[in-house]
Formats: sequence, structure tokens, C-alpha cells
Amino acid sequence: MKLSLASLLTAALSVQGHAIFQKVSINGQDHGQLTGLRAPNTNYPVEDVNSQDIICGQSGHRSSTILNVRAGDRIGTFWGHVIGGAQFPGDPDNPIARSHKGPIQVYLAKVDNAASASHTGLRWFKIWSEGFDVGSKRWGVDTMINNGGWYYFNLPQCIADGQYLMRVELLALHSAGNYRGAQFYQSCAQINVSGGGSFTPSQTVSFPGAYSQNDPGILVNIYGLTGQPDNGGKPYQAPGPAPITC
Ligand SMILES: *[C@@H]1O[C@H](CO)[C@@H](O)[C@H](O)[C@H]1NC(C)=O
Ligand SMILES: [Cu+2]
Repeated sequence: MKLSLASLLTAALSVQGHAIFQKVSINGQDHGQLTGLRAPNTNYPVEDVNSQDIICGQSGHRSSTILNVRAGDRIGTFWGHVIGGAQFPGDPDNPIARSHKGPIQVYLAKVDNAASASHTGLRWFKIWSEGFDVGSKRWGVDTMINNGGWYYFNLPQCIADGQYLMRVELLALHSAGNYRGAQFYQSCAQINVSGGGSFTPSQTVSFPGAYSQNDPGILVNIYGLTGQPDNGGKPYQAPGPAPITC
């Protein structure tokens, strides 16, 4: 059988419905492509939770900008199939393939200088987690797709002023029933918080270290008896600690 180059390319692309977190907005103001971000150059996921790439993705773009934010601000994170969004007009896998169900979670780690600090060896705490809503059968990723690639959360009012790396993680679970089948997509934003409170985390986690390949939220079959990605109608436990409360 002779396949055209176009059909081969289509086949290759259709199995790679991946994504990259690539833009930040602050209270609705879009700060532009890769501004203030440490982001991978590839949309390929990280599958080894013990890899250094679990921190901010495979090393790629690194911005020299630090984004000024205020505690309580509404932060938007923009996801796309490739840098820029769609890979081609009408790309059905932009912002990510619909098969990619799972949680979106946000962590912060205090640093002295968000542009120059190493992202290894930091102490992280979670500020946001959207996993699976049993009633509506919606995953965090669905919220992002339904918003055309934008995913929103608020910075807690109580976090202390200063500079942080903000690690935003999308976990795709469509193949997570297999060992190392879960797909992690993350970039880190470099932020400078003002107007905050006095929160200091009593417990923190490390990356790598926070996750185990066998965590119930990582090695998990999300397809119920009906074959739907509804976690069998059961609650889903996202990996890592609970988000802080102010
Ligand atoms: C961080 O924010 C404070 C308060 O607005 C400001 O004084 C400081 O210059 C900022 N630092 C950076 C690196 O932007
Ligand atoms: Cu993928």
C-alpha cells in the first residue's frame, strides 16, 4: 500500500494531541507569548515523575521577565497544542486533544530572584487544584478546553509578598491505567507578589519527590464500566498535598 506524505503526517499528528502552557494573563491582561515563563520547547509530556523535567517541563524557553502580580489577582494560563496555539487552521487537538482528561493544579515556591533562581531543590506548596467533578463529569482539563485554552484561578490573598516560581501542571490520564502512562504537562511562571499577607507554608513538597509513579491519582484507570472517562463515577484524588487555605 502506498501512503501519501500528507496522510502519513496526519497520522503522526493525530496521535500527538499534546499541549504547552505558554502565556499568562493577570486580571484579564494578556502578557504575551512566553513572557515570564520557563516553558518546554516541545509539547511532548513528561511521564517519569522522578525526572527533573517534572519541575517546569523539559528545559526550553526561559524568559528574563518577572511578572508583577498582587495577591488575590485572577491569573489566566493559556494552553495550546503547539507554541502559538493551533498547529494548523482547524486543528482539532488545540488547545489539547479532548481525550486528555485530568486535573489542573498550581504550586508556588518562594525564591529570591524569580528570573535567575534554579528551579531545582525548591519547597513547593499547592494553591489550586481542579480534579474531577463527579456530578457534572467534568475534569479540570475540560474547563480549560471549554475556555478556548485559558484556565483561570485566583492567587490566594494570604500569600506573602516576594518572588515565586508558579508551577502550573496539567495531568492527562487517558493512558494512566498503564504504568508511566500518565502525561504531565507543566511550565513555570516567574512572579513577584505584592499586596499579600503573612502565609508561610507549614508543609512543603519537593519536585521531584512529591509524586510516586503508583499514586492513586497517577496510576489510575479513568474509564468506568461504560468506557466513559468518568472515573467510574467515583471521586478522583489528584496527586500531591491539599491546596492551602487562607
Ligand atoms: C516586586 O514588587 C515590589 C512591590 O510592587 C516592587 O517594589 C519590586 O521592585 C518588584 N520587584 C521586581 C523584581 O519586579
Ligand atoms: Cu498527549
